[in-house]
Amino acid sequence: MITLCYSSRACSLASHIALEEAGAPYTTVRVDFAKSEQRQPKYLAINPKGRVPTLATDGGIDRDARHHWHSSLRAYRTPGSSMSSPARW
Ligand SMILES: N[C@@H](CCC(=O)N[C@@H](CS)C(=O)NCC(=O)O)C(=O)O
Repeated sequence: MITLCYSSRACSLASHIALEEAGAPYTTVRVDFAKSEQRQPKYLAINPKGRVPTLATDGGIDRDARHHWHSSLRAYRTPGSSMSSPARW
């Protein structure tokens, strides 16, 4: 399963769109900047820079929005491919 950590009105929207375009199964976790949730230890444990987007997959954590686009596009264009592991993207 893929989990996208995002914040509203942030560049994580690009990763969100990429997942939608890819038709990937995913869930979301909102990181509320107004509450500085991106700087809380729980979030810093998965993204030490305290930034969104973060994509958590079975294959690991991916913190690069450009990579999210590239991976999603490849998965979208390759029938039968899986987005569950960044290593296979
Ligand atoms: N290099 C990162 C940049 C991500 C980034 O800068 N995200 C901003 C929101 S657009 C952020 O999380 N800012 C948190 C903060 O300012 O505390 C990527 O491309 O994924």
